[in-house]
Amino acid sequence: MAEKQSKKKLALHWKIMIGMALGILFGIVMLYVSNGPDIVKDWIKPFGSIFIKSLKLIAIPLILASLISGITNLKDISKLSKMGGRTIGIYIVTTILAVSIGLVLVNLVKPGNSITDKTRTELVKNYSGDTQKYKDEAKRQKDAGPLQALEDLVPENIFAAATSNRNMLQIIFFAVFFGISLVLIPEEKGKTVQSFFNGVNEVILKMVDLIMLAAPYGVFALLAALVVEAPNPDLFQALGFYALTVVFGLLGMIVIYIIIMSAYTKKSPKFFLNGIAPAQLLAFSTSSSAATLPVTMERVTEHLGVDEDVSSFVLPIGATINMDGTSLYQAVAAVFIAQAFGMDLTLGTQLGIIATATLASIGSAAVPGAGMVMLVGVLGYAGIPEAGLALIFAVDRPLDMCRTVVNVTGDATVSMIVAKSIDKLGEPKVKDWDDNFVQ
Ligand code: DAS
Repeated sequence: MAEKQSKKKLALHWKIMIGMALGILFGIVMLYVSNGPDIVKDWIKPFGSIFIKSLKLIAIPLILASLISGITNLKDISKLSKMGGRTIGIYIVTTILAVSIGLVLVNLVKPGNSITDKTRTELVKNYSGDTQKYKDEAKRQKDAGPLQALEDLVPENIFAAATSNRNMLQIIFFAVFFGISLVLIPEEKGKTVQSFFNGVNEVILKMVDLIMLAAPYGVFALLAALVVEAPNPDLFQALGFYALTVVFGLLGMIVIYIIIMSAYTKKSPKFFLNGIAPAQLLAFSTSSSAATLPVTMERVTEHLGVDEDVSSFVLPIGATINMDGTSLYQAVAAVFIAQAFGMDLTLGTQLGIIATATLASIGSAAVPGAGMVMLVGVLGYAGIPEAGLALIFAVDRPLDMCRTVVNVTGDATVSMIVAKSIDKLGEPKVKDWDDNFVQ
């Protein structure tokens, strides 16, 4: 049998990186072509939207199928409650850690002091119209009772809940409830339903693979559109320190994740980053944990050795309630705005920001810009002028891309820790170095 010539194929994340680089280059070139921005908006951007929509299309079916099949495969409900408590507990700890790091950094760097009156006046004038929707959200949050988030957890109609990714927690609630009930009925009655959901899960994961073939082209379109639609460059100068503070804090979180993961699971940083890189790059390009979730699940299960019973439970919950990047960003943004308006926040108020930003990030939906909307609650709590949102509006998208990477990386880290703690962290099904040189 002739030795099959093994063709060297570029790994997925390198292809996505090339797609991103070419997208940025193409966007810059089109800025200098007459009518170039309109050509990108009309003929390139739609392919980026199609790509994101196709991933979000399968997010809800994937969560339903993988959670239900994950729980039924667990069989032993006591493991579920142990895993659930452990998962939520670690999520809350990492979020509080992220907010605290954000607060320390923004008080050390004091980026808000670099804002000139001229820049502030111009930004608030340009964007004041957009703060209206944040005002509405702030009012809704203020009117909401202390247990509103708990009440919102239970959907009154699962089909209505399935119409939007914003209702991810409601889908999770239904899937967990359904899965537990399926385990509690006699085996012979439930096995058909169980094999159905196992089958649907396999199909959806295959759909993820197929959609990911389009990833390099999708991110090319997304980033080309982002470049031509960016606000004029001199705005970034005024906000540079703020953005660097957020990015530096986010990088710190990634380092902390790797240290904790490596110390506890004994897996190497290279192994972890190689495994999670495509999901991180997709999170960066789409700014959406929901859109990235299918890929995060596939990478954590196939390439990081986390048992599917764990990943199908920990990741969908993490995608909605564990947004460490978002919570760090909200703490920095709130204090930055206060600084820019010359407001001195007391230590008490800043400690209150820790609680508010933690809750705001739990409530943030896993979609682009959600962190900015929920920032309203943090500003409202601390009495910081909402017009300040206009100060940071210009750079929200690039920061959303970065914080979504941290959100996804945090979820993957916790899934490995939870898996290790219940002895469900094995060898990966696919070794990444083979991935680079797939036959
Ligand atoms: N874009 C959100 C996410 O998908 C995070 C955010 O908006 O802060 O994780």
